[in-house]
Amino acid sequence: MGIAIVLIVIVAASLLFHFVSPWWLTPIASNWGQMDDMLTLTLVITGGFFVVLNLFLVYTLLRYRHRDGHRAAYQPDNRKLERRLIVATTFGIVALLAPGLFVYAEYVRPPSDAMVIEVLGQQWQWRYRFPGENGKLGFVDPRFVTGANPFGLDPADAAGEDDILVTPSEVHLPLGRSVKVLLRSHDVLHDFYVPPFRARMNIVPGMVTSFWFTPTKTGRYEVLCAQLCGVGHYNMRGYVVVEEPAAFESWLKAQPTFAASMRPAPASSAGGAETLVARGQALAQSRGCVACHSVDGSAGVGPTWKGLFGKTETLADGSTARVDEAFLKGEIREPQTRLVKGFPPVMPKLDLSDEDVAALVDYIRSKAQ
Ligand SMILES: [Cu+2]
Repeated sequence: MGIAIVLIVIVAASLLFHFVSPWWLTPIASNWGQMDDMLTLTLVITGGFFVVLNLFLVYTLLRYRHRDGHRAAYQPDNRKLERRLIVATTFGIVALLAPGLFVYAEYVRPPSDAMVIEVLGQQWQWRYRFPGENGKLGFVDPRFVTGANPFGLDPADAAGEDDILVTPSEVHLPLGRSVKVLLRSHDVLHDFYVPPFRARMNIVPGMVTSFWFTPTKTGRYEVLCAQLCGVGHYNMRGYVVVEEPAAFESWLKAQPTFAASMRPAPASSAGGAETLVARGQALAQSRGCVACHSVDGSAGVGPTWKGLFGKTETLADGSTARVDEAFLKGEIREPQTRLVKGFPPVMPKLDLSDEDVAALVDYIRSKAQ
């Protein structure tokens, strides 16, 4: 009897929680209303089974409870009942899976006039590439990947010279235009997910995955990585800004092409201290340092840069070291040689020029106070 009451309370509480909880889907901002329909369908079918099965259990607990002088009947099998259960379960599973397959088939078949954008996932940042004026993405190969060429574009392929590269973690898209998204990984499994678009796709090392969508509402939406991809995973975030086509075009024009990004940066001596710090700040953004190192003192995967310069750090081996220029340069060049106590040994070795390292150190120094 007690268990029967508990089951009824669980069913009632589940239904109540479902209807009064504030955790509903965010307003949709793309064409994929069908995703919401699939979610609703799944919820209705699994929720219906949940209620029916629990109430059936309550019924059997009461109907067949122990009574004096009453013996249970022995029934080794019941073919009719088994057949009915198999048919009912088959219908339930087909109803759960089949509609989703039709939606998925549409999800990976973009309209022919869709614009193309490439998403590059890397521990723990997002990068984007648009085809330039020729409308073609240039050839890429892992053997061309360097610090200055994170996309691995082939320098000999003329089609890639005008490719537009977006290295900060914010990308813009025009309102109402279908977008075909191609996804590549620089390292491990990631998943590009923008909840208001109801769109996501795994990014698998060694292959190009894709899907398409049409943004239907202007706004700034958060991008998440939806596959556990390492200690910085929770910080692998970015933004998609959906705006009017004219605003998008002028934003796109301001982004560098591959050819421009490969031109050597102006000599740092010409710019003075101010630009060196600015360059360090830009590098910290574009090379993903900020995914693990905060500049406002908040905790992260790595030590915060606020007040770091000049501080004395305790190392993993118990010794101490003063954080000065030489120490920081050493840490950036060979992150695994000396480890700061309390932090995991996960910092990647980046391919940076001497000027880049100097700019980063200057930026960290500027956060000393
Ligand atoms: Cu990730």
